[in-house]
Amino acid sequence: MSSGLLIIGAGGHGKVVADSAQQQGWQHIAFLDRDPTRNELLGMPVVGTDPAAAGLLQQFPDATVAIGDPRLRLDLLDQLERIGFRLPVIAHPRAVISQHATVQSGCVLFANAVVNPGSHLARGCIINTAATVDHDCRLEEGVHIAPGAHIAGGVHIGRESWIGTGACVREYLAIGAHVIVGAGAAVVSDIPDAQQVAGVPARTDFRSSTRPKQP
Ligand code: JB3
Repeated sequence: MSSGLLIIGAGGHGKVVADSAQQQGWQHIAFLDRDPTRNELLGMPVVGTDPAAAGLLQQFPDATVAIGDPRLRLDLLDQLERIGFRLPVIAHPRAVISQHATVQSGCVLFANAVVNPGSHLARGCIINTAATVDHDCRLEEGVHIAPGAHIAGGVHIGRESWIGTGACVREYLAIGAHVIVGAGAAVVSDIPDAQQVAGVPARTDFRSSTRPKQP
């Protein structure tokens, strides 16, 4: 990859996106960050804040957004596309993406991520380190599968949902949009939109289940 890659967001997630991109072959990488005092990350330059993006298009025709917040990530991807940037898929060379899967623009996949045949990732999804998405899943825009989480076959996950670190989702379930699944949860039934669930099995009333019993 001889042309430049511009990464929006120079935080923790930005580090992993940049490292994966370097291993994928990108050599010329720079960041924009909201914080104007930032000037460097992992030895790569932070060259300004978002209004600078348009002026960098010639030098960096490809761009991606490395921000965990899904709404902001999708908004910024749209803005970059309107300016004229290409939005490549960033995939660590040790991510395994089936040739029978589809992965849309602005997605990032880290080391040891797996996406199996028949699955579809819409724009701006994150398949984090060692997370797996098995056969025939459909992830809508902005979904994040956190490190080590496992999604069994045929699962549908609505837009901007976050599946926490190490969580597991049983096959053929439907998880709504804007759902948050807590770390280590075991999801064994459908989850409606905008719910937060946690625990084994995952429940919406997980907070009360951990309260000490009254004497
Ligand atoms: O769970 C894992 C492994 N990763 C999480 C990731 C997916 O999401 C991580 O633990 C965090 O929960 C989160 O990472 P993120 O988004 O990198 O969070 P943080 O470390 O807070 O960095 C956000 C960076 O984006 C900061 O440097 C902000 O200043 C910057 N930022 C926020 N809004 C922005 C904007 N930068 C630009 N250019 N434009 C913005 O609108």
